[in-house]
Amino acid sequence: MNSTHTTTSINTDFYEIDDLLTEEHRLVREAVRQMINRDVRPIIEEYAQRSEFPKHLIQNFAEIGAFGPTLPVEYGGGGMDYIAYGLITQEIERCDSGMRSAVSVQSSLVMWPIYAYGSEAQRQKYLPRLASGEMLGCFGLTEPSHGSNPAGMLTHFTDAGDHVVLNGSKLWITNSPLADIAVVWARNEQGRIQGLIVERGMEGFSTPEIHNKWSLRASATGELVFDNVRVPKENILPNIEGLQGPLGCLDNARYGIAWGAIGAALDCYETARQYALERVQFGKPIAGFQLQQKKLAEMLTEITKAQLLAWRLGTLKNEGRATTAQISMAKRNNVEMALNIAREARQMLGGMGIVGDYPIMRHIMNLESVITYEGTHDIHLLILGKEITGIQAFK
Ligand code: TGC
Ligand code: FAD
Repeated sequence: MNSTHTTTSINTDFYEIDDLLTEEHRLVREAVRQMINRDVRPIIEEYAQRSEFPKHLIQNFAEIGAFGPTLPVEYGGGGMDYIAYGLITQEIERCDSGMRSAVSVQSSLVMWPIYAYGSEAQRQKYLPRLASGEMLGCFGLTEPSHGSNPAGMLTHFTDAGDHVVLNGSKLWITNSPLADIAVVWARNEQGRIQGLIVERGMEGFSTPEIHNKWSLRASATGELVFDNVRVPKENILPNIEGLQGPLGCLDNARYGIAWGAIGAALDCYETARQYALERVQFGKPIAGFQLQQKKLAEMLTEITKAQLLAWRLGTLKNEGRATTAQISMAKRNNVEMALNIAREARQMLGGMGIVGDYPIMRHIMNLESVITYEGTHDIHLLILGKEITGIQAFK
C-alpha cells in the first residue's frame, strides 16, 4: 500500500488520478476548493433550510472563473479545457448540487449556446456580462406536458416584421426567478425548433417561482411564461435549427454533472469515514466493524471507477470525440453512484445522518433531482440501449 494511505488520512485519490492532471488543473481545483470552503460551506445549510438561493455568490463564482471556463478569453471565458471544467463542477457539488446547478446552467446551457449558435453581435452583447456575473441566465426546454420528450414542445412564435411574438410556457427552470435572460427553445411557423434570447422586462414575460421543493432547496427553480412576448428578431440564435440545438447544449451540461456527482459522493464518503472513526459503540469505533468497513470499501471503489470514467470522458471531450452515448453512460453511472453512497453514508451516521449538522441528507435530497434532470436515469439507459442495438425504444 502507498505510504500516504495511513489509517487517519483521507485519501480519495486512490488510483492517483492527480498524476494525470496538469499543474493548471490542480491550481484551478484548489482555487475553487478554497472559495467554496471559505464562502459557501459555512452558509449553505442555512440557505437550504430557508429554501433560498444565495444570490451574492454569483459574484464569487464569476471571480473564480466558474462561468464559461471552456469559452475563449476574448468573450470573458477561461480558455480552459474540459478536465478543468469537470474539476470546477466537482468542487462546487462537493458542497451542494444546487450551487453546481446554477453554474452548469450559466456555463453550459446559456453561455455555450450563445457562443456556439449565436451571432457575433449576440456573443459580444451577452457573453462578457454572463462571465462576469453581471447577468444570470436560464435555459428553457422542459414544458409542463413535455419533459423527457422535448420534441413535442408547444411553445411557438410567429413572424411580425422586425420581431416575433412568442407564446407558451416552460416548467422546472433552474435560475428562472432571478435570471436576467432566458435561452428559450420554441417552434417557428414552419414547426422547426429555434433558440431565442428572451430578456427580463420584455412585456408578457414572467418567471413564477416553484415553492415547497424538498430537493435543491438552495437553488431557485421556476417557470417561464410567455404571453404574446415581442422578441426582436436579432435575439434569435441564427446558427441552429432543430432539436439538435438544445440536445447539443445538454451534452455539455450532462458532462459537467458526471464530474459534479463525484464531488457529492466524496463529501458523503469523507463525512461517513470520519464519523465511523470517531463514533464508539460496543466499546470500539464503528469503523472497526466489518459491516461498516464493507460500506467504506465499496464507496471508495465506486468513487474510483467514477473518477476514471469522468477523466477519460474529459480527454475525449478535449479531442472533440466524446459521443452523446458516452456522456449518458457517465452521467447515469456517476449520479446513481453518488446517490447510493449518500444513502449508505446516511445509515452510517445513524440518527445524526438526518440532521443538518452533517451534509448527507441534503446531498441525498439534491441528488434526487440530479438523477431526474438533464435526462432521467431511464432516458440515459434508453440512449445507451439505442447505441448498443441500433433500435430506439423511446416511442
Ligand atoms: P432524436 O430523434 O434522437 O434526435 C432529434 C434530433 O437531435 C439530434 N440529436 C442531437 N444533436 C446534438 N446533440 C445530441 N446529444 C443529440 N441527440 C440527438 C438528432 O441527430 C436529431 O437531429 P435531426 O437533424 O435529425 O432532427 O430525438 P428524440 O425526439 O427521439 O429524443 C431523444 C431523447 C429522448 C434522447 C431526447 O429527447 C432526450 O435527451 N430527452 C431528455 C430531455 C432532457 O434531457 N431534458 C433536459 C432539460 S434541461 C435540464 O434538465 C437542465 S437541469 C440544469 C441544472 O440545474 O443543472
Ligand atoms: P417525465 O418525462 O414525465 O418522466 C416521468 C417518468 O417517466 C420518468 O421516470 C421517466 O424516466 C419515465 N419515462 C419518460 N419517457 C419514457 C420512455 N420513453 N420510456 C421509459 N420511461 C420513460 N428543464 C429545463 O429545460 N431547464 C432547467 O433548467 C431545468 N432545471 C430543472 C431543475 C429541477 C430541480 C428539476 C426537477 C428539473 C429541471 N428541469 C429543467 C426539467 C428536467 O429536465 C425534467 O424534469 C426531466 O427531463 C424529466 O421530465 P419530467 O419531469 O416531465 O418527467
